[in-house]
Formats: sequence, C-alpha cells, structure tokens
Amino acid sequence: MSFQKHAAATFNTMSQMLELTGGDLFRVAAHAKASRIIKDLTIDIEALAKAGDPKALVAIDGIGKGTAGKLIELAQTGTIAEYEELAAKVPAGVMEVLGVQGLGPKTVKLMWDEKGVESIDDLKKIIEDGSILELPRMGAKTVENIKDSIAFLESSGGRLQIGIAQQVANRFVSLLEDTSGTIRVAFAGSLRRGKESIGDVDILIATNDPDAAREAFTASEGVMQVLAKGDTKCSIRSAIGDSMSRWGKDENAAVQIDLRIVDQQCWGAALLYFTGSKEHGVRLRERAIKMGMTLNEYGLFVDDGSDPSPPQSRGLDPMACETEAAIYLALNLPYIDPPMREDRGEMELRDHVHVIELSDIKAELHSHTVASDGKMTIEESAAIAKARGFHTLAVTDHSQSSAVAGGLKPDRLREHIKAIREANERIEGITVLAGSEVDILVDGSLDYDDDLLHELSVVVASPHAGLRAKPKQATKRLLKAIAHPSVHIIGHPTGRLIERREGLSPDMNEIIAAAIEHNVALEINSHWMRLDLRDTHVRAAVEAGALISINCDDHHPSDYDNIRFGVLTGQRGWLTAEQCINTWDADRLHGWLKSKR
Ligand code: DGT
Ligand code: CA
Ligand code: CA
Ligand code: ZN
Repeated sequence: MSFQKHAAATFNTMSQMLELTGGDLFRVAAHAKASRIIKDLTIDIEALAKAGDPKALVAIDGIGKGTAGKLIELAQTGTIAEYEELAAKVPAGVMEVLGVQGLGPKTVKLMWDEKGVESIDDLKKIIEDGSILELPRMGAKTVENIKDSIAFLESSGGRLQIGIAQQVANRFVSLLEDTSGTIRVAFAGSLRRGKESIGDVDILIATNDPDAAREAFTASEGVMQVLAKGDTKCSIRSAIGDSMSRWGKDENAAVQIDLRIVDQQCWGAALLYFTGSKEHGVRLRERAIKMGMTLNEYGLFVDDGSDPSPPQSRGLDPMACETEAAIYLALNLPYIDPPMREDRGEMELRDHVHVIELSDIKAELHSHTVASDGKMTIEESAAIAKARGFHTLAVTDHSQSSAVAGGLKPDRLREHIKAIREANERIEGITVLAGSEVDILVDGSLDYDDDLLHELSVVVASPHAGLRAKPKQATKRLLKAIAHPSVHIIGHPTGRLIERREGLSPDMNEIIAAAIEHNVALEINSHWMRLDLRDTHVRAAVEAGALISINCDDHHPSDYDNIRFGVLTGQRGWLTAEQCINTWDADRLHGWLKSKR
C-alpha cells in the first residue's frame, strides 16, 4: 500500500476508534477530515513527511499542525503513538464489526459496552440467542438486515467498478421504466456522480402505482435477496450477471440496490438529496440554515428552525423542490453538476463551471487493432469512430516490449504505419493517423528508437510493467518520457487497476508541471478498470493548466462506450472542453500533433 493510502486509512481508523472509545466528537471529525484531505493529495506526501519539516506540510490546504506532526511520525517511525494507544484499547474484532454495512460507531459501541461484542462471531452469537434485541432501537427487522450484511461481507465485500455497477443499474432502470404507473426513474448516489467505484446503486422512482414498482423491483430476474420492502424504500441484492465474468469478477458477485419511491412534486429535492455526496448535502443544508431555511429530501422550506418537527409535516409549502436547479438558485448558488458534488470547493463557486460533455469529444487518440491485441481491423474501428461523429482516429498498437499484448517489432511497425496511411487514403469522412502506444520502460526510455518515433503521427507513451516502483523512481521514469520530444500523450500515467492494483504513485504535481513545460497531454483512460488519471489528479492538472486527453484505449467495438466514464472523471476534475485536446477541431488538433514533428 502506498504511504498516502496508508496514511489516509490510518487517520480514518483513528477517527473511528476515537468515537468507539467515547472520544471528543470534534477530534473524531477532525481525523475524518484529515483522512479525506490526505486521500485527495496529488503530491508525493511520503517524501514531504519523511523530510520532517512540519511547515511544508502545514502549507497544504486543510492540514493543521497536529496532522502534520502525525504524518511525519508515521513516515519516520512507521506508526503514530496515538494510533497505537487507541488500537490497544479497541480490539481488532470491534473494527471488523464496524465494517458490517448498516452498523455505525454508535451502535457498535453499544454492542461492545453492553453486550461485550468484540468480533463478528460475538455479534453472530447475540443474534443467535436473541439478546441483541435487548439493545435500544433494535427490532427484528434491523436484526435481519444485520444478518444479511454479515453474509454479504463474508461472501464478497468491497466496492464495484463503475462499469459493472452501471450495467446492473441500467437493467433495473429500464425494467422500472417499463412498469405500469411509472412517471420517471433515475439513478442517483455515487453512480450519478461518476465515482470510480460504487458501494451500492441508488435508484429513484416517481410512480402512480407504487405496488407495481415494488413488485417489479423485488421480483426481477437476478434478485438474490430482498433486504427491505417498505412504503418508500426497497433494497435488494442482485447478481451482477455472467456478462461481467470475463472481467475477472465472480459471476456470483452481488450488488446492493436501493430503490426510493418519491413524490413527483419534490423530484428535484429527492434527486439532490440521494445523489449526495453526503458531504455536499451537509454543506447545502448548513447553507440553507444560515439563510433561514431548511433543506431536506422534500424540498427547501422557509423555516426559522424553532419547531423541531420537519417542515413538510407542518403543512409548509416548499419554496423550491421540483428541480435541482431551482434549489441551487434559491440557495444563491450556481448549478453544480453531480460529478462536482464532493465538497471539494464547489460551494465557493460563484458561477456555473461549464464542464466537458460527452458530445464535445471529437477524436479518439488511443486505439488497438488486430495488429496487436485488439479485435478490430483499422476499417472497423474507423467506421465506429466515424459513426460517433469523430473527425480523427489514431491507431496506436502496442510496442515491442509488450510481448503478451502482441507488441510490434520495429519492422512490423514500419509496415503497419504504411498500412494505416494507405487505409487513411481509402477511408472517407475521418482522418486515421498512424500512431503507437509505446511502452515507457522502467528507466524512462521509450520502446523504439528516436527515428522511428519521429515517423509516427501520434505517440502515446504508457507504463505497463514495473508498476510496483517507489514514488521517486516512478516520478523520474515518467518525467523522462514526458521530456522526450516525440511524445504527445502519457497514457494511463499510473497504471492502476481499480480495486485490483494500486499502480505507480508519482509526485503528480511534478508530472503535471513537466507536462505543461513540454506541451504533453496527460490521459484520462476511460476504461472503467483504469480511470487513470483519476479524478483528483485531473483536478490538479486542470488547475495547473495542463492539457488532458480522454481516450477509450479501444480493443473491442464496445470499448468506445466507455468514453462516458472518462468524461465523468473529467467532470469530477472540473475539466472544461477547451483543456481537452479530443474536443478540438481537426485543424487545431492536427496542427498541435505536427508541432512535435
Ligand atoms: P456509495 O454507495 O458508498 O458508493 O456512495 P453514495 O454516495 O451512493 O452513498 P449512499 O448509497 O450511502 O447514499 C446515497 C446518497 O444518499 C448519499 O450520497 C447522500 C444521501 N445519504 C445517504 N445517507 C445519508 C446520511 O446519513 N446523511 C446524509 N446527509 N445523506 C445521506
Ligand atoms: Ca450508493
Ligand atoms: Ca444506498
Ligand atoms: Zn492501450
């Protein structure tokens, strides 16, 4: 695990352990916040912390003296004394119990204090003998849910990549759209925000026939378990389906789906609430209170807060509730697109940020054909790109060191360049450019000699092997590739695979600065297994002014559809169309590519 990830996890665990031991709530929140900030950093935090200068750390937005000291301690000694003290007080099994979905620190603390629950096995025992029911607010229904959650945790656990969750969600959304009485259906939650991994899928429905919706949802094909079937909320566990098993996911893997039945009149308020993020929602509600209003899933109400009962139950009419836009407007905020709702500074915006959209993409600059490990011919790929309205496709098969991916030896690449240029003469309505996805070798040099690289119209340089290198080495390696005069784009810069491989952790700020200096674009690889650059990196690159390239890295015709996830990741990093070279018109893009020849 990288230092950064480890540090973020450590602070999060400390926050939970503080709460479990009855610690000061202010400190509980402070540690949780530090964890979030550390997780989002784009610098080599390990090097900074190892160097041991607290001033350099405190200079980072959101990091205070206390956090800085602990980061240094962690980097230099491998642990934090306060963490060790807390860990000595909280048995590891109690932390495992906290991992059961639906159990928060308050409940876990009660179970631990009152019933001596110090492990999942202990929890199972008090469920078995029924003594769990002696705890406050614990009914048969809740216990059933806890039981299911334990089974879920033991069988799979973890989060699902967005591409898989999206497929399952689409299936349920169409099913509900076709159910009688349905007025509208939409997915919300992290899926709508375009997060790289999804805890559970959230779907909203407004309907004239709630019973039909409940039945359709809970009895649909693939439903493995019904967790709840209430008036306003149903929860199920659904199989992900064997269509995904080729991605190495167990076909028995399940995903939880929450369906919320909401009023059509307050659709916007419900959508806003259940889209989250939770942190963004908290900030919105704080803002409403400051303005003498109350915001909840039923609407925005003028309400001084003197009556603790919810305003809708007092017969108050909301001043805004039909659309999200109306609520943002009433809160005196610009409309904030769902991918930006992460409490990463969006509340300070005074104007709408017009982020990149799917329809802005006009070129694919990273694609594979049967010449290496792709499934399409040049013609097939060009036809798909053209049908999408693209003006340019770059064919970039693998280079020689990627032997398992059918990488091309120099002679074969020369033939391939010729074949692509000939195909371009034949194919009308789109420009097909001869390129290569060239391996960045472990020492940072490229996989072909300079003359051959200069021959290529598009060079995407990507790391494929040696992905366990230390941050310093990784930074050096990528910097060298960026400085190579023939390189246009750095492909999937860290090489991570979501939920599967961490990849490189270079100092992203140095990488971004070098990319700007050498006029190189950094890729958002749209495949949902990669999404690399990740959202936080994109944000840093956008702020610094670097160029971004969003590509599908197509191997298969259906890979073109992944562009949606790349664009969402761009939006999560506040990327505008202007800064993404795939949106430029043909003249501008071709001119930029040639400027490196
Ligand atoms: P996930 O499922 O872990 O990928 O992330 P989300 O964001 O989809 O979270 P989820 O499914 O727990 O809840 C969906 C949205 O509902 C969430 O983004 C905001 C809202 N929400 C859920 N629980 C709470 C809560 O306890 N407080 C607040 N303020 N909002 C909540
Ligand atoms: Ca969710
Ligand atoms: Ca949920
Ligand atoms: Zn590729």
